[in-house]
Amino acid sequence: MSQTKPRVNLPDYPAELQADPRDLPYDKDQLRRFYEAMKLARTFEEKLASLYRQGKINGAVYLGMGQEATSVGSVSVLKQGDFFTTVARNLSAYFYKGVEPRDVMARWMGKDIPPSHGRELGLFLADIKNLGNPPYHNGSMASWIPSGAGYALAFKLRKQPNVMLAFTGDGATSPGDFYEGLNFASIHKLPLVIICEVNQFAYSTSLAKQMPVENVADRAPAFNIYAETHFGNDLFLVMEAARRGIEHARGGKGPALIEFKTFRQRGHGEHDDMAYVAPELREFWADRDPIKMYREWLLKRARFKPEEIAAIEDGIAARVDSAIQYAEAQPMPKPESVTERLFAPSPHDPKPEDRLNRYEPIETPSIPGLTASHDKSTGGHF
Ligand SMILES: Cc1ncc(C[n+]2csc(CCOP(=O)(O)OP(=O)(O)O)c2C)c(N)n1
Ligand SMILES: [Mg+2]
Repeated sequence: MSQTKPRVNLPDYPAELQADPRDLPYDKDQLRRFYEAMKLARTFEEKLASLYRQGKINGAVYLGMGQEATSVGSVSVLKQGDFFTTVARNLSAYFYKGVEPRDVMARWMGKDIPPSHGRELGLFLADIKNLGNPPYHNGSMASWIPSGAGYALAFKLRKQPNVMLAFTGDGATSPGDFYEGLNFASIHKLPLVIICEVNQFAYSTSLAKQMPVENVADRAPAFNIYAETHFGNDLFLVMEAARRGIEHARGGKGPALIEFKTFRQRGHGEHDDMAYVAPELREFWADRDPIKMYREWLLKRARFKPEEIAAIEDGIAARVDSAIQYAEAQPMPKPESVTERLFAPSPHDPKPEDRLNRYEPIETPSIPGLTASHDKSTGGHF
């Protein structure tokens, strides 16, 4: 340990999980499922980082390492029909919900597979047809708050008992969209749950340089909404807090803002060496790595045997290797298809032949209105 005085103020978060397994409603299979999702994402992202360095990924790579407990804990308490969406750092949440690593890897490699056919990175993973994940935002920071409010409004108008869970970053709480979206959601008491992952940086900008308040939740009174702040690397703390926020929103009481303090263990993207992050901060959060803490808890408190954990980890490594093999074997999109799939078909397209639906039909859309333009009889449009 360095003897030098830390240059950063370090909060007083414990380096171990507090929960007593006897108080939890989870059996061993369920505890294993949490571990598998978090560890699968970590292993996948380590490999993805190395593929990026080998030049096998076109474009930038953004990872969620260090934020696995906030992701898995939050979505694990969602119910059937609820939606969640990511900005970039919630791969473990998708794996928890059953997304296949091989499909994500093929998307990262830009391969010609549905639904994006090489038009998008493996970041957003929108796929209503197969995954029930809605397309959500345009990448402009905080645009997902008003669009999340829109989905929540749709739930309310349809009298569906569901919530929209929107992951967001700390930096994305500063642009104006954050305020407009939450203001609207609060006025209309919409079932919108914001899970804010305060990972200490927005690109290279530290919290103090972009927020005049200490906590994101300190902003909640401006919208008169429910808010909580917690340590985000303790899986069970995350679940409890997320559950309270979700049930608040589901109960018709309006939006909830649940803030989790966590750490982005990598740079903003893999092109960023995070040289601006103080070594003390890295060490502090390395001791509080969510997967490391949960693994120790499984061994010490939940009576998992070391060989059980080793078998899970071996299975995960094999799954990621086969995901890479699968992705590498898929074709790239054909050059002549470059102008296809850029715009949704519209009944207002000038030429009748352009009005044809060349997309896979969505038989049972979660939100039928999203596909209204495919229904020529009504003439609906986006
Ligand atoms: C309006 C707008 N400005 C700038 C950007 C570029 N940008 C993308 S992500 C990001 C930082 C996001 O930080 P944060 O919300 O904390 O999320 P994190 O990356 O830490 O998960 C910035 C500045 C953008 N996408 N949109
Ligand atoms: Mg951030």
